[in-house]
Amino acid sequence: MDQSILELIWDMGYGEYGNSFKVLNPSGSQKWSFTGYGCVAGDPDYPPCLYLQSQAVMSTDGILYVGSSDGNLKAINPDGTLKWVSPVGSSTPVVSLDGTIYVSNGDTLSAVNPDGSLKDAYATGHSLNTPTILAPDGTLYVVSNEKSTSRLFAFNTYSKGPALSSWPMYQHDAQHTGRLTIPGDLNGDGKVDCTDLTIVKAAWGKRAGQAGFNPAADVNGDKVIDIRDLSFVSRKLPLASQC
Ligand SMILES: [Ca+2]
Ligand SMILES: [Ca+2]
Repeated sequence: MDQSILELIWDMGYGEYGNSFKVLNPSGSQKWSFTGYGCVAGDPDYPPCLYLQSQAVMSTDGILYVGSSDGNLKAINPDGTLKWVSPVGSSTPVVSLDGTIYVSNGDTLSAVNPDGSLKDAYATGHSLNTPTILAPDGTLYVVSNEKSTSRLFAFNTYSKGPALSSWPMYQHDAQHTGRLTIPGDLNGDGKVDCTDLTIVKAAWGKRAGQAGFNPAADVNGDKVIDIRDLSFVSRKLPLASQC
């Protein structure tokens, strides 16, 4: 898996329809284009053109999830091949740290396993089809898009926050900052190196609330700085790094 390439996930913009899905190299050249979208030449109406209908989001292991105009959620492998298709909806999903994908469709919020099977579903009785947002504490938020009175729904989940990827949900994070982050880059200097590893070591063993706890070093958000954080940053180091 070429994770470094997929850090540059293309933000297509919610509601801005497109008929191709491209992933670019850091130089701007095209890495691959997903061929599951578009129209039949000369006959754009039959069969119907298939277009992207959501922002794409990315799991910790580089799987891309994007909604398409036929109401399906598509999972695309890091090499651009189709992984699975699930009829759970085409709104912008969110992918969590444990790999569960949440997506709204009609009045229903669905939780989907990483293999595409349905994990759980909840019918709100209100029209959704809006981006699903997952806060770091695992609370899931979705807004109904009714004309008269929109409602905000909050759900408890077993997920421990969003995936540790550069783009796990609509507008990147619960604050909608839209900032592209490089997983493992704790000091925000645009690269993962020994300095980032040092940041984890400096807060080693500290828990939230204790002196010396550094939220930036708690990459998995479990409120303790431990081997999970260290191994995550270590895996993101360039090959042959010696720290
Ligand atoms: Ca860094
Ligand atoms: Ca941690």
